[in-house]
Order: sequence, then C-alpha cells, then structure tokens
Amino acid sequence: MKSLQLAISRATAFVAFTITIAVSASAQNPFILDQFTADPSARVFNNRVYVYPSHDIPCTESRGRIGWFCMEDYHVFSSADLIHWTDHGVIVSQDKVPWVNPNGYSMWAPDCVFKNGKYYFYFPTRPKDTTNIKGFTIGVAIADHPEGPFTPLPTPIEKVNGIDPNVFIDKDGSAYLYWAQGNLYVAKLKDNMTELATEPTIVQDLPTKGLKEGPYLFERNGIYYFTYPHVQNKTERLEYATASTPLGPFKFAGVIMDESPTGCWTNHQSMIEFNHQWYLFYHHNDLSPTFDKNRSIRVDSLFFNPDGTIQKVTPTLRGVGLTDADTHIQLDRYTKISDAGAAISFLDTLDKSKGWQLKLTTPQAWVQYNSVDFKTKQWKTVSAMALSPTGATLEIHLNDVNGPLVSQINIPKSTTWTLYSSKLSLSPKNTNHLVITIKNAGEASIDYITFN
Ligand code: FUB
Repeated sequence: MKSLQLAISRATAFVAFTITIAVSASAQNPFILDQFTADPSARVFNNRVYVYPSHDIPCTESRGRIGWFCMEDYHVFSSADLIHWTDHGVIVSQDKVPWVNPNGYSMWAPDCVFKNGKYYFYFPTRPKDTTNIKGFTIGVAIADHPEGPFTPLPTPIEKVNGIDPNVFIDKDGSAYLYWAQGNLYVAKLKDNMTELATEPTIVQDLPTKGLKEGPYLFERNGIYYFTYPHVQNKTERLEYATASTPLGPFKFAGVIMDESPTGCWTNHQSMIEFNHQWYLFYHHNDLSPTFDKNRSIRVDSLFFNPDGTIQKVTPTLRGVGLTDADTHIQLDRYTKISDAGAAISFLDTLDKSKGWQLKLTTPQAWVQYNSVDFKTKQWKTVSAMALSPTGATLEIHLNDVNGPLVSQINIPKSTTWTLYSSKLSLSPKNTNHLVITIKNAGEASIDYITFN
C-alpha cells in the first residue's frame, strides 16, 4: 500500500505553525501511513469527517523517554468519503503553547467540538509550572475553521488534572468535559467552553478494577453511550455503559472491541454517524508491530441492535467504503484469507510507510477483497504489480474461489517487481467481491492489482 503525498499549500498562522496539506490515497486500515497516529477523535463538521488524533513519534536520547509515548504536536485529517484523506498539517505544537512544557513530549489524546461559531480543540499535556499540577492538565485552542489555524489559550482549564479530554454537547446546548485520571471524571463547561461550570465528579458505576481511560460520550435515540478503554485482563479493550443523561447514573452495557490479540496495550475510540452509517475509530500498532507506543488509526463500521445495544466490532484490515476498480487494490488489506499458503509482510521493512505485500505459496491459497466498485464501465484489462521466483498464474474470481473467472494473469519467473497485464474474460459491473488465487504450482508476491 502506498500513499500519495501532494504538497498543496503552506500558510502561517498566528502561532506560526507550518500547515502542509497532503492527500493520502489509503482507503483501508490503517488509513494514515506516512506517520504514526493514535487516539482518534472523529467529528463531522460541514458534512466532512475530521479526525483529531495524537501524533506518536519515536523517542530518542534527547527527545522524550525511550520506551514510552513521545508526542510533540497534533495534525488534523479530513475526508468527504472516508477513503481519501487530507492531512491539514500541524495545528498545535508543544513549543508554541505558552503554558506547556516544551520538552514534555506528552501531547496525548485530544478532542475537538464546535460551539457558538468556533472550533474548540482540547488537549492534555504536562505544564511548565508544576506548582499546582502534578502530571497532566488540559488546555484549549480555538479556531474559526475545523482545520485551524488554532490559537491556544494562555493558561490551561483550571481545576482539571488528567488526560484524554472529551467534550459532549447535549441537545439543550449544555457542554460536558470528561477526562481520565485513574478514574473517569466529568464536569459541566461554562458557555465560553474554556472554564468549568461545576466541580469535577467521578463517573460512577463503572468497573472498579483495571485501568480506565479515554472517555468518549455520544447520544443516540435518547441513550447516552459512555465509552472507554478498560484493562479487564491484560491490555485495553473498548467497553461502554449507558444512561438517560450525560451525567449518569451509568450501567455497564458491554464490550465494543476485545483486547488486541497481538498485544498492543492501548486502544482508544470515538464514534460518529456519517451519511446514515455509524463508524468506530480506534488504533492499533500496524506500522510498528514490535513497539506498541507507535500506533496507527483505523476505522470500521459500527452497528446497533434494535434495543440500542452495540454489536461487538471485529477489527478489519479492509476498513470501510468502496475501492474504485481503477485504483491500487491492496490485496494485503484483505477481507478474508485462506488458513494456509497466504502471508502478509511489509514491502520494505526499512520504510514501513510503503505498506504491505501478499504472498501466495500454494494453489489452494486465496484472499478475498470485498467491495470493489466497477461502476458501469466496460473494463478490458487487469494488471498486477507482482514478482514470482518460480513463475505462477494468478486467477481472479468474483465472490469465491469457484466464482466466475474475471482473468488469469501470467507472472513470469523474476525477482523484480513488474506490472503484468492481462485481458478480462468478463467485465464486472457495479460492486463486487474479488477472490485471488494461484492456478497451479508456484508462488507469487503481489503488491496490488488494478483494472483498466
Ligand atoms: O496516547 C497516549 C495515551 O495512550 C492516551 O492518552 C491513552 O488514551 C492511550 O491511548
């Protein structure tokens, strides 16, 4: 999988941030490949999805603490279709906020909301002055547009000690700030969105054993869903509790996502409804499998049962949305894969942002890639960026391994990546699921396929 970087413009904001806009062509998980991202807070503003994540960077001897989280700034990303993402560049940075410790590298999970014509960006970090605050506190930066420029306030919010701010605005306009500090806390915000209107209280009736953090509250059909990562066993899983008010009392309601089978210790969630579909944003350490403090954000569809309970989400590589047939169809972000003879690995272990490759090694091996959009065009050829040390013939079928044959692609014996093309025996129409397999003996590695 490759991302297309396109520098479009630069601007200088009041606080002198460099804003670079880049377009990523990734439609699958993780959906940002050119940098580490975590703790995604997704919001719908002006019919576009904006994601405000943390920005993990590798620590060094002089930057942060080796073996721990290291975060110095925030980017914001947006998309009109959840497939094509724009990086609007840095919006807030630790060395540009007057009260922030410029060597803290602790710009953890943020949030952003719209109220009274302004966008309020909430971020936790370590202050310069630690007289009254031990650890983290929470600051606010304000903008006229969701992508900034954001102007940070000169001081953090008073009486808030903790991480992972989340702001919920109810139908009556009341705003609530939630955060984590061992327990999960809530306080009402004043109309100015920058000061507490009530004393902080602990959100009650949640599991008491095991770390809880990352609160995110949303409302649907009169039910207030309070979601949070919780270490029930070894690592964080996503849970939720429900109530009939934003302040509770909450009742534990279930697990949204199980803990990661590969051991990524943190997870962090947000939920939005966009174009009549609900989505869950979360993170995993896809681009850094051996170090789980360098994470990557993902999105999958979220479904509710008729009684309002949330269906558990199984994380996917395929992600959401349709993939256009004439773009790079990244088979390594498959929907399903055979038990044997199919493996995924990085294209370049020294530059993981180049993404992954699929290797098929036995004739029975296959991968299925769902929801490819062929529209109503007459397609003539399919091409595969592939290499085969033995020589091999790939087959592309619709729906399953025995489904209608779309094409056979001959991959000659070679050790260099080459784009091989072949005529189609049928031209698919509209949305189809593709299954790719090897016809006879031999093995092949595939970066992507694409139709013409
Ligand atoms: O990203 C740093 C911390 O890890 C966040 O604040 C937590 O929610 C966890 O994801």
